[in-house]
Amino acid sequence: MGNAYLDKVLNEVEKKNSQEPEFVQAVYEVLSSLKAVVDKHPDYEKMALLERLVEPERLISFRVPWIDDKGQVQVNRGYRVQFNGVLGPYKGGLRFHPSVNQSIMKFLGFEQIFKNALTCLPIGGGKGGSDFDPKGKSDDEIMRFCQSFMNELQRHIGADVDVPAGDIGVGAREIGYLFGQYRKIKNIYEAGVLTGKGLDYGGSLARKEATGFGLIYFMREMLKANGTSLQGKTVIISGSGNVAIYACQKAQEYGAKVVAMSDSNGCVYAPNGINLDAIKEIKEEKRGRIKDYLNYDSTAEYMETVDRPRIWDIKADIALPCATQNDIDIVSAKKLVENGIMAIGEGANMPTTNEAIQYFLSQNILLAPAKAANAGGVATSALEMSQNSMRFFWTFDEVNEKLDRIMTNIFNQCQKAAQEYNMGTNYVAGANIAAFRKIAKAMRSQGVI
Ligand code: NDP
Ligand code: 2IT
Repeated sequence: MGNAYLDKVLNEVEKKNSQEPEFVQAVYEVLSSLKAVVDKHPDYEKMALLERLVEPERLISFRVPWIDDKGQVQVNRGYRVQFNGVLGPYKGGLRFHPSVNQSIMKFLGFEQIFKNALTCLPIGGGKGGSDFDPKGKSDDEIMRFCQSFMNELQRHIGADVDVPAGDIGVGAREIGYLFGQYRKIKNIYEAGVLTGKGLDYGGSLARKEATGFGLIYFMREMLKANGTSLQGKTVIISGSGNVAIYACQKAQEYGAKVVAMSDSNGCVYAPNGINLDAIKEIKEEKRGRIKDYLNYDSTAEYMETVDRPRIWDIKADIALPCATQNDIDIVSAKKLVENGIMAIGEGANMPTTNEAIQYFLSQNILLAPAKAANAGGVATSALEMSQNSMRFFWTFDEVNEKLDRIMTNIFNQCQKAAQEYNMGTNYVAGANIAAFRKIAKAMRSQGVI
């Protein structure tokens, strides 16, 4: 990486975590953009600042036994990674997906430290989840699983300790069951212990919309800084979950035409523009598959995912990966560039492989990095915590305005850091540098812990 200390730390990370490819990938992505900063601070090595940054403060793994509808006992593995609490209580979502393992938890927790720093709100980085697969489970099974998960998690969280929220497979329904069990065990109404709560018991208006809306606010600022806008642009969005749906809504409001969305089985191409009400009905109400969209739009086509997602073969101006990690590999990146893509907005966490990121940057494609561009969700979670502390609530417009200001500020931080280090429109490096400097400063202030 051109800096001996960075090389040494990365070598150690690779050696110690050889079974954790996603985590190593996330660390590499950050460290590879810090050369200019680390060059200026030879004292970091003596403080082992980077070695401490890449080691979670605490990593908890636990058994989650639950009884399915047939009376059979099932066992899953639960996790909570409390990665870095230097800026505030650990904060980050819970993911329920069969692919969840320690590597995925650690990459998400590591990214969360930087994302949360960029919000400028007092939140540290954490993440958790389980390899539980919510697909096809009854409501009762989901409830029993969430209760069992909380039976253990409750020992490790608290409004000033660690505040989980949703992520893939965890939405308002799951947060409700988790909150109920926490309240029962602790015998306390501690609203700020979880965010993403329902609006009827302490949730924040605009939290549901926040990640997707925030992504588009960031995109708006990035395009504006480069002399253009969303108006009239063609957009493709992978995923059709919480982030994808509200990114689609805000993009449409700004005059863009969204022509494709997807799920893990395949994508729909809707040349006349996606009918978002249909997507919401399929995904939010019926918990169905994206293929069902064909019943709502006779002009739409369906393309199944075979070896790689076909959505990236569709011609568009802007691509918004809002599904999962490593969604855009080098093959998809080349296809997107060949088809004239101008900007990528990462709604998901680490949706682009490092090779694909480098390729986009080399082709002067504007890239809104996940840590910055999808921070609207956690930022609004922090606003939910504020409202819970005040025992008060803000209106939708009040929260949305704060979100917009936070996202604009995040873009400005990325731009400023990129300019300061002569990196032009490399907002990937800008985000990493701006976040790292804040965390490093706080770690130095708090001593060797
Ligand atoms: P949801 O569970 O609401 O939706 C996930 C979507 O992604 C679904 O369409 C799902 O398809 C698809 N997906 C999930 N896993 C895979 C996979 N392995 N391959 C292909 N498609 C997949 O989750 P969210 O919308 O909340 O999260 C989406 C992304 O955004 C994640 O990366 C998450 O970490 C990130 N994020 C979420 C935030 C939030 O506030 N919710 C905040 C910041 C980032 P299917 O139904 O077929 O599984
Ligand atoms: O990846 C993320 O930032 C989230 N899933 C949201 C976390 C939160 O605490 O709201």
